[in-house]
Amino acid sequence: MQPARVYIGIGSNLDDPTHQVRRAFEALTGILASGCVARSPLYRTAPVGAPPGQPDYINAVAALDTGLTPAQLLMVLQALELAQGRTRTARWGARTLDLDLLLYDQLTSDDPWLTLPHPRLHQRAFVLYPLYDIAPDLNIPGRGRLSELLANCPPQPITRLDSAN
Ligand code: A4P
Ligand code: MG
Repeated sequence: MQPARVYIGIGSNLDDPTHQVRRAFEALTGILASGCVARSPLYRTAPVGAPPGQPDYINAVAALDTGLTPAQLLMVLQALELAQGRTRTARWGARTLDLDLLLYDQLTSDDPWLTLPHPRLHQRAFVLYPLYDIAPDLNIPGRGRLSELLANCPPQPITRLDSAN
């Protein structure tokens, strides 16, 4: 079977977020039956839709080719979040690591446990910019071309960090 091309959104705003994101890249590289094919630059981003008073986030996106099913991959991502100290308190609360499955090939799913594409990716500069860095020609099923989503995205404070991954 052909591997699937998947995109994973990485976010952290606790406990040295830059380190957390770099550690996540390494952990993603080690996922069974998968290979990391691209890492975006890191971005510093203002919290979106989050309870007030949260620190800024560091965000990035990784591309993987994987033989895992979507459900297997989501379970692995949740295990990696836990391994990096993620606790779930408030929805959209501050976190050491959030790993979102943004896209799994061109698959669509409206299951609340695993919605594909990720239901909010098209509105979020902190996802669209790093995704565009590594996959500018991408089509988001049901949403349109990534370049157009980026052009129409509401302005959100976001700064690309120059340092290497
Ligand atoms: N779930 C459904 N579909 C997916 C998917 N495609 N990928 C379910 C991952 N999970 C998916 O997620 C809640 C539930 O979503 C899970 O049980 C899973 O089965 P969670 O990670 O436990 O909680 P969460 O992240 O607080 O909620 P949610 O709704 O995923 O939030 P988001 O959309 O991830 O937003 N601002 C900035 N600047 N940067 C950020 O990274 N992140 C958030 C979180 C808010 N504001 C942010 C950022
Ligand atoms: Mg999440």
